[in-house]
Amino acid sequence: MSDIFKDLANAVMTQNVNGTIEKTKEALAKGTAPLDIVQKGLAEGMKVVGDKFEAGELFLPQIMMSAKAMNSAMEILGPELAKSGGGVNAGFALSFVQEGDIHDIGNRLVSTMLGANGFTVKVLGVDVANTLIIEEVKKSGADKVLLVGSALMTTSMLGQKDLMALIEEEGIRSKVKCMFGGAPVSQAWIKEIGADGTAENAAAAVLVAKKIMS
Ligand code: HCB
Repeated sequence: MSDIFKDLANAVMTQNVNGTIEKTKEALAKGTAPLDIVQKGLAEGMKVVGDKFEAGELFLPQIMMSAKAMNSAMEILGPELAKSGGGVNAGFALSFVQEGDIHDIGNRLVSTMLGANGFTVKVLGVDVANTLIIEEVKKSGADKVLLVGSALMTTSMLGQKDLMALIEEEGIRSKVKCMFGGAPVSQAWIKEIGADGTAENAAAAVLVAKKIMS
C-alpha cells in the first residue's frame, strides 16, 4: 500500500476525524483518484476497524468515531466522485438500507457511484421498510427500476428475502431488477432469494447495475 493510502487507512483506524479530512484533501491535491482514496485507503481502514471490533479490541464508541471520520471524508469526495456523470441515462434506481439496519456508509458510496455513472438515484435512507420500497417502485412510474439494497447484519439481510417475496406477491417482478450488497451478502444468498446480482464494492456495483439493467 502506498504511503498516502496507508495514512488514510490509519486516520480512519485511529478515529482521527480531522486527520482523515486533512489526508483526504492532501490525496486529492496530489491527484489521487477519488475512488482509490475510498477503496484503497478509507475502506481498508474501516475493514481493520470491523475486524478489531469483532475481536473485542475496539468498542462501539470507537467504531462510531471511525464511521464519522469516513463519512466526513465522503462529504468531500461525494462531489468529486459525482463529476464523471456526463449526461448518460442509465436508468432509475431506488437505494436503501434494509429495515432494522442503520449502516449506511457503503450504501451511500454505491449510490454516489451509480449517480456518477448516469443513474438517477433516489436514496430512501436507512431502516427502510419493504412496504415503503414497493410504494416507491409504484410511485416512480418508471418502466424498469433498479433496487439497490444494503444490509450489513445477518438479521437485516433476511429482509431482502422478504422483499423478494413481496415483489412477487405484488406482481411487479418484471418491473424491478434487484441488486443487493453489504458484507454478509454472497452470490449464494442472491441465488437463494432469486435476486439479480451483488457486488463487493462500489465500482463493481456500477458494472453489475449496468449489466442487469441493459
Ligand atoms: Co456495526 N456491525 N453495528 N456499526 N459495523 C458490523 C456490520 C458487524 C459486522 C461488526 C462485527 O460484529 N464484526 C456487526 C454485524 C454482525 C452481523 O450481523 N453479522 C455489527 C453490529 C453487530 C452492530 C450493532 C448491532 C452493534 C451494537 O449496537 N451492539 C449496531 C447496529 C445498529 C443497527 O444497524 N441497528 C452497529 C452500529 C454501527 C455504527 C453505528 C457504530 C457504525 C455504522 C455507521 C454508519 O454506517 N453510519 C458501524 C460500523 C461502521 C460497522 C463496521 C465496522 C463497518 C461497516 C462499514 O461501514 N464498512 C462493520 C464491520 C464490517 O462490515 N466488517 C460493523 C465500510 C463500507 C464501505 O463497506 O460493506 O458497507 P460496506 O459496503 C461496500 C460493499 O458491501 C458494497 O459496496 C460498498 C462500498 O464498497 N455494497 C453494495 C454495499 N451495499 C451494496 C448494495 C449493492 O446493491 C451492491 C453493493
